[in-house]
Amino acid sequence: MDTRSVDLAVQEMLEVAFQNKIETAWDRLNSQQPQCGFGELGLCCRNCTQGPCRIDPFGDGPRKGVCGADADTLVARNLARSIVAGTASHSGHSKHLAHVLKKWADGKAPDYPVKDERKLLAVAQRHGIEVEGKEIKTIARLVAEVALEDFSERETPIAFANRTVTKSRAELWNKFGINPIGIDSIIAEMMHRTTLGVDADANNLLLGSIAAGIADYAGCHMGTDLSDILFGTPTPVFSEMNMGVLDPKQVNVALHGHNPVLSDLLVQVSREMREEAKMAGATGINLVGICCTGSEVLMRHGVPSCTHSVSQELPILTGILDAMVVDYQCVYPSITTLAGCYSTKVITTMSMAKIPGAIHIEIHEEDAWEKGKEILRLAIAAFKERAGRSFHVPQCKEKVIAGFSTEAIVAALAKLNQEEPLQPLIDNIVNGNIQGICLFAGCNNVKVRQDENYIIMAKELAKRNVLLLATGCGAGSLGRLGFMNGEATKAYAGEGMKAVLSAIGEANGLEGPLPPVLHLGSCVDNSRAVDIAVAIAEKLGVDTDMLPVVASAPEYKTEKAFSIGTYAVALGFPTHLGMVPPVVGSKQVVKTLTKDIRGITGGYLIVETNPLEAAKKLFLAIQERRADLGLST
Ligand code: NFS
Repeated sequence: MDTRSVDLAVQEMLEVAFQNKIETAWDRLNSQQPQCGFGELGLCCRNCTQGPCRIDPFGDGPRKGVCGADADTLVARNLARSIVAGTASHSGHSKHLAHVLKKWADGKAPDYPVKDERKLLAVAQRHGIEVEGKEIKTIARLVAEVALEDFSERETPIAFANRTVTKSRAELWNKFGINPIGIDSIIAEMMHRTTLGVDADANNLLLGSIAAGIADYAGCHMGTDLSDILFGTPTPVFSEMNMGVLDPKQVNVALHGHNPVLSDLLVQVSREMREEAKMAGATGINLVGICCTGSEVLMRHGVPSCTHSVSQELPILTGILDAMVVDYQCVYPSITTLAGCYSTKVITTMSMAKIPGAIHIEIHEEDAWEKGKEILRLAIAAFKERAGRSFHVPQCKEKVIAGFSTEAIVAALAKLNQEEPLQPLIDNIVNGNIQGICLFAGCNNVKVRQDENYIIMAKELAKRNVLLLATGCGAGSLGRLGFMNGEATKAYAGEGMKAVLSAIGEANGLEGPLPPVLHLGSCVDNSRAVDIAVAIAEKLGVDTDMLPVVASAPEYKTEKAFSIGTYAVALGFPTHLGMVPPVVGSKQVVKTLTKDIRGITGGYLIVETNPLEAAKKLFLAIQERRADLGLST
């Protein structure tokens, strides 16, 4: 058994890497062994130059850093900084989108027109913007301004967080003083609080971190809303996933990173460039996705996803990837080294995210289309360069249905009940056909066998009639391994859920049931899962912490995953982590996050590295909530 990945394409390409002596993330993990035990426990501090300080977890060595900070302070401060970094990343992504929308409204970004006016109006109305008689450009500008105002400090809480949750949730955040008044302001405040000699109280630091998590939620929601406005709200779409989507006869271009500002544009530009590709001897331009931006273009255009997260280096080894075009986040700098062995061009596009060895073509909204053509021309040239060279493409791919925005889910349900679209879902949760909902979010992590936790948990929960939602690389795992088509429902879903998904599939003219795992999009699109939960909660007249809804990040790795997990807890969801976070050095922090926090937000962390046990624990949490709601268990 290959202990590195469940994915057969990844296994095959790792063998190619081995044969060719090419180093991958798995090799680099090995050469990092043994990794620092203090770091793993959260017990080292580099926040001032009297350090680095380390605290002995066994109590024989130092109990305090030079400044006197103890294990609880260190662990809480380190965790806080991770969460804040995640918040900065998601909200940086959404701030970028807000600027694009504003630039279009101001006539400076002609290639970025509003695609979904309906969504624009819906978001405008949510924020109390009067739309009657106003031009689309004016409304777009006003929405962009509301978004941009959410970043700086003011007297009212963040609009994109507070106006998208239940009223009681927003009140609860106010009551406990964890409702931030600006996305950038809480990021700055937490950086301030975690520097030497400011906040030393672990629980106070954790409450501040929850506030940063709520700001992250706002950033994610804004990211989803503005992407839908600019590029269209996804609707169900058929496509494929895994490395078998690469085609030797076409110019293969991987879109990697996060923001659809780049990837969506390239999808549009590629249509115009098809003839040029043909003149170079290719049958066409084959765009494929990697990581979250791959999910963005899969959701909106059906662009197949190639691979995700830890296996992002491997498509280069096929020898037929002509270009990898990246923006920011989760892009391993190693890709240029690997690309150096092949004809692949790595192209960076953002001034804030350069990689040594890459070709840098900076995309600005003002002349994005022309720059997009320049990028694709490089890919076409690389295609010519590889003519006659050997290649190796694993013949693995799975059929997927993606595109499940909240709007698309509601529309699918409306086919069963036009007036009250949520009612069929609620009825089936009440009668137990669907026991609850689990959101799978987060990455792959090279420390666990790729995809294994997702697969084991998804099988176990689907069997127990838990409806599964997925985003980001979690959605990638489940898609690549065949959990996102109607066949998977027949294979894995319990009887109750099978009946419900079949009824929805039929009513919508699909030739089978809906998949047991609904692909909601990229990581910012975790906000779509929150929207679904909030809609159900409002319909039932309860808050989100009463719902049989849980979240799981079975193989997370990034700081962004910490911030998402934090807002899941802030919204009241039992939230599973399949990797032990670096907090075990503080009993107090562990207790607060897994138990005490429940008394405040209703949510809490479940840390369980065994996926089967994790699924059982999540199911138990669902059962507990069903019992509290008076539903059958
Ligand atoms: Ni999410 Fe997306 Fe993937 Fe993890 Fe990275 S791509 S924002 S952080 S690795 S799921």
